[in-house]
Amino acid sequence: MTLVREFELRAIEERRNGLIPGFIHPCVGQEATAVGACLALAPADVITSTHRGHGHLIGKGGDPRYMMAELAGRSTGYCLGRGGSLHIADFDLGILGANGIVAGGIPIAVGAGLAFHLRGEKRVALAFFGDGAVNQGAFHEAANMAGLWKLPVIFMCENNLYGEGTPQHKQAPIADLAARAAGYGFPGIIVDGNDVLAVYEAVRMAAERARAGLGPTFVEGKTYRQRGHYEGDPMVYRTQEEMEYWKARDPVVLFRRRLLEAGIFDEQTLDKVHQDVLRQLDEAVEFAKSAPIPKAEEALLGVYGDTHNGLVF
Ligand SMILES: Cc1ncc(C[n+]2csc(CCOP(=O)(O)OP(=O)(O)O)c2C)c(N)n1
Repeated sequence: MTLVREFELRAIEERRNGLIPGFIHPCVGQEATAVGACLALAPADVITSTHRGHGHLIGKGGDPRYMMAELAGRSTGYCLGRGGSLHIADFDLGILGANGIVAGGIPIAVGAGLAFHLRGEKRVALAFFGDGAVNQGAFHEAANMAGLWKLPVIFMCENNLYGEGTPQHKQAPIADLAARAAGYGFPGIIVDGNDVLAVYEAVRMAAERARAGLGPTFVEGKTYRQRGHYEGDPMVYRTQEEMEYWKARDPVVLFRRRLLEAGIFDEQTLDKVHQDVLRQLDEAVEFAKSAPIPKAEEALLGVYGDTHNGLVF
């Protein structure tokens, strides 16, 4: 979680410094859903991600160097600098792609789940998506098919209370989005999305169910994005009190406290982990800076049939 948090803060800083062009959508405040869910999966399982995907990618083992280079549009990035923050994929790690289309990753995960089911493989596909995505047609079609055929899919909803600037109560007539799973014949579980262990346990159980051939589970993690929808969003749509309430429930701080209270790690060890993360990010920024910008004449290279990092373009 520390790597996710610090990656986001560093990316924000490097965007201000001019290294990163375009938009980034940080997941600060949502680290527990990303990391808890990914840790409950096996390496052979796959995920699909969203426009707010940096945490999902790091959780599934993404290399911060290739990620930072991709954000910076450099040719050593995960997608040769062509995808940017919104479209990172690494098939070797089971990351089928972040996605700029709201709900776009959900049918892709169901397609992967269908493939696992047909091949008799005990693998699981997990789709990350936000509360806004649950109102898209793509979610409903995919959920219906997964429920009908009992596919090994986990619908991992990060309910951060907003779709851009629209609060959740103005997007949907129900507060608990997990209730929608019942309409498609599978369970919906609600967890504290700021508690990494609660998310881990819910997804672990969902993965076990999927591997046993019992079909999908919808896991709704109640969480909050502490920053704007995108970096630079003036955030006029919410109150200081609300932001402070959630800041006091910061998942990274809560987990650190829990580890200390349980005597699992001491302050010194956790500080060392933090320092190591900062060093990794210095390296990632240097890696990005030292890489060339892709040449214009290479724009069409790899569009048809070539591969990079196991990815077919
Ligand atoms: C199909 C589609 N409609 C609209 C948009 C514009 N858009 C980008 S992010 C977003 C809000 C998504 O909210 P949510 O699914 O809750 O995810 P969050 O940003 O909260 O992580 C919207 C409407 C889009 N990218 N794709």
